[in-house]
Amino acid sequence: MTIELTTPVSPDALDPRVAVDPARLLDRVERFARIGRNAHGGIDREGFGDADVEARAELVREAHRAGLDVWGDAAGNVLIRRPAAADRAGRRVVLLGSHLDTVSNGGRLDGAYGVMAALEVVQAVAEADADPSHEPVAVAFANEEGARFPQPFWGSKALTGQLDDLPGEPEDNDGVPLRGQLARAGGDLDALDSAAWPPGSISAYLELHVEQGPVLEQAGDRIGVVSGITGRTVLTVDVVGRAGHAGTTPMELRSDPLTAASRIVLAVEDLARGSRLCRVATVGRLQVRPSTPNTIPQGVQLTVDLRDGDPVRLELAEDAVRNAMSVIAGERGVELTVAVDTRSQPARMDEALKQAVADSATELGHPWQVLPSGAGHDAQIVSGVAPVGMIFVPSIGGVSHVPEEDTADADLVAGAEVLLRTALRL
Ligand code: HGY
Ligand code: MN
Ligand code: MN
Repeated sequence: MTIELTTPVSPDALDPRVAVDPARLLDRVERFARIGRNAHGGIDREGFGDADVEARAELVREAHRAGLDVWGDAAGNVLIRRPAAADRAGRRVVLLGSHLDTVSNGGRLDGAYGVMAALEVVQAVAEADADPSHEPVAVAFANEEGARFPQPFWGSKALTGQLDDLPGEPEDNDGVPLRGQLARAGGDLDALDSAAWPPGSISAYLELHVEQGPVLEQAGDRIGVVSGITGRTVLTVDVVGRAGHAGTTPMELRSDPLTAASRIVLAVEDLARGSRLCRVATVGRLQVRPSTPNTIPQGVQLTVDLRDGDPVRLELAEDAVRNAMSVIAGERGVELTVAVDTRSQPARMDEALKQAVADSATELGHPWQVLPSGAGHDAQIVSGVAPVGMIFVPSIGGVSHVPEEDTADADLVAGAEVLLRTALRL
């Protein structure tokens, strides 16, 4: 399936001097996979945690070893570019990137692969001393997942000047303040505005990412030309009841937050599975306090993750879940507080960039297809300020956010070659 050709092919697009180094790319992917790896083979590199800070430091060292310029911003993003030659000053920038942080017990490719490929593109262009129309700059966005500090897309929102009204002192789920952790990652909570790039300074953004689903693998396609990214709403819900003795408190006198939360969990599932108000709905975290076998819980905190490609459906689904929760709270005699962790709008990919990705894949002989993303990505945040394009490679078994997340080496290399060629043809 083709889209009308709109992207002019620059001479550099076919310049054989500029090439991905497959061994270097795969070695970096493997080395970074060891940072934060747990005993089960999963990666615990939650944003602004110790392993994430270490990965960020290693990326800085890697960029220095590659002879590139590297710097951090107040939000904890890491940026890499060729040493700025005077004759390139003011040249348009194509930003290439993804994120280094992971979910808890996550996979080795989600995010990190795209960062390593972006670094590879900058280094390949530098080594060839190529002269593309757009200067490639690589970025590792901070805290895309929001796995520990519940402000997902933190780094891309800061870099694009879209940080929502943040709590004065953001904290993680255990009440640890972000301020100190951000400082350890080279950031500064009081200077976040300085991380924002001037409007118009990003001519295009490209993100290479594993698909995290089964579509490409089942179709036998090697490259995904992403058409759009899902919208997403994440709520944190606190349910407070009355703690008590499990043995002496009569059932009819209880205000049990855990049984109320259990009704909420099933109501969330019903949103997508039953009434189909949104595409998917998930409760991924549920914490009981004080969590002792012979005490009726005092409180429960849970998260609600709603997704849909249509912002109106997403809004209706959020209204429906809020209504369902307040009915359950009333029936069960518990108190509710609902906080919005994030509301990210669905994003369309830029048509010309889709074409450029498709043409690059075709020229390299890789079968491709156009598909939407059910996962959220920094690209959807950057789409608020610049044209964006995304490239997928197949996920083995279609799994992600688990230790088994994997992609064939040949596909990892193919994705990076498509990223390079696409960046050069702008
Ligand atoms: O949750 C997501 O869709 C992404 O992995 N942040
Ligand atoms: Mn992810
Ligand atoms: Mn990701």
